[in-house]
Amino acid sequence: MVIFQSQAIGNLEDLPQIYQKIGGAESNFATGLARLGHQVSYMSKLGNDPFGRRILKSIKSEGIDTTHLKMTESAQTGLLFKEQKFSDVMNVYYYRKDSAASHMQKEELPEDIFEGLKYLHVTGVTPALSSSCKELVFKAIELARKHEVKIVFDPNIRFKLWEKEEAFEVLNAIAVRADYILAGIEEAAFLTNQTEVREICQTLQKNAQQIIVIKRGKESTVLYEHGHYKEIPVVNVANIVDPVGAGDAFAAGFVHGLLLNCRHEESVRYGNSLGARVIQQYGDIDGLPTLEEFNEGLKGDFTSDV
Ligand code: KDG
Repeated sequence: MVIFQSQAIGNLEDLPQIYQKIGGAESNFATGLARLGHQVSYMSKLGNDPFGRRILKSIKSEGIDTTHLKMTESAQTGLLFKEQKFSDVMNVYYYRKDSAASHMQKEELPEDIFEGLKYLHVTGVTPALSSSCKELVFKAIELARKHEVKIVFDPNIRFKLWEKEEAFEVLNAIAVRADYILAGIEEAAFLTNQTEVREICQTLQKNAQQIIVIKRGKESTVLYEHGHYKEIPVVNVANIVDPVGAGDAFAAGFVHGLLLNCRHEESVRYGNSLGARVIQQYGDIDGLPTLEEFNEGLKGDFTSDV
């Protein structure tokens, strides 16, 4: 999506300057991982309009494979406006009904892309866009399992996009099939109907092999694996300028760790570190570091607890 946002606090209708940025949970994730030097392929559909062309340019410039990023003449690119109404209140306005991405179909998903693939990243945004997108997500999951590709799932719940009942049912159906679930604490509470974090982990985990990660904002991140519960400290950020995109950055950092065959605890630290970087700049992807910046930053992030 293209995201329009101001760097000032106030009512969107009164702000004189609005900047154009690139966003969207999955493309944020892809960008984060590509900047860390990994090979990433991104599937979506864009309108052949100025916004779609801008996104395509950005994705290409990050070195992300665009073979499965299609342009269409028959629908427009989805847009989002962010309004920082008060320092602690962020409103989001979508202009994405019937967007190009919502027209994606399972028939457009070629099976051969799963050959040699290590991880499939899915978020709860895509199935919320349309029934054809929902079918596409389940098809991708089915093919990933067939080809032994690990599935990383971030529920990314957007109640503006669908009804609670449907979100609950569909997201739990994806969670059951995932190898890694990276959820925010409120999302995980919603999906499990639990309130206490250990119970949330136990309920969310549907088989003993699943790895559960619960992100809790400024509080430590929880890793639940093989019946063990562990809290991993987050990086303290004194000046958060834009929290949107932190979860996608976390997922990219976490998968970076997986791709380096790190222990899951270390992968969570990478996720925490990347999440902390991105919230220090305006925009979903602006603060995503290069590999060099990331490695340099890691040294400072955890000096107090190593
Ligand atoms: O995770 C960040 C996203 O929320 C933002 O980029 C927009 O993907 C988005 C969405 O659908 O809300």
